[in-house]
Amino acid sequence: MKTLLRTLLIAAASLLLCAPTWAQFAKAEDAIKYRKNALFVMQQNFGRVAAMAAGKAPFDAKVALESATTAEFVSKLPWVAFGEGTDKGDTKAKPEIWLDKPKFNDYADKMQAEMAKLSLAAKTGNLDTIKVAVGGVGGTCKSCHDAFRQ
Ligand code: ASC
Repeated sequence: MKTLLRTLLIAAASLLLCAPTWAQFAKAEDAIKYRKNALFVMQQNFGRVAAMAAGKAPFDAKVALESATTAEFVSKLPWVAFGEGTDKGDTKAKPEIWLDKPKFNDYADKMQAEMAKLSLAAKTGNLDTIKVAVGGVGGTCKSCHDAFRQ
């Protein structure tokens, strides 16, 4: 009985240790949904500021600050959901992400750094400063999409 218990415990522990990183999500599909939704919320907030920077929407410093702050926060969220086993499904993520994780993570880090600069820029309330920072963020979105999005 003691041996059986020990065997079961070891089995449970090794299952936990060997589980894919998306184990923090119930299924791969949930991880895919999670990262897509986070990226969508981020894009909606960034896009609002980008529209102001491009003169496509009237500049509202308060809305720009709120949107940039939200985009910066949400920019931290998607990455945990790109774990092993989440490469297949309803996703435009290219398999290359999982073949070159360091490069992908580097793009993700750069984007988050530019997002932090954007929210600092938004705090100044100066549209020209915001324009420069929007350009910085946009560049990091594009380079990662070119490499890693279908
Ligand atoms: C956006 C969005 C992107 C980036 C990119 C910038 O608003 O959805 O993917 O900006 O177009 O080049």
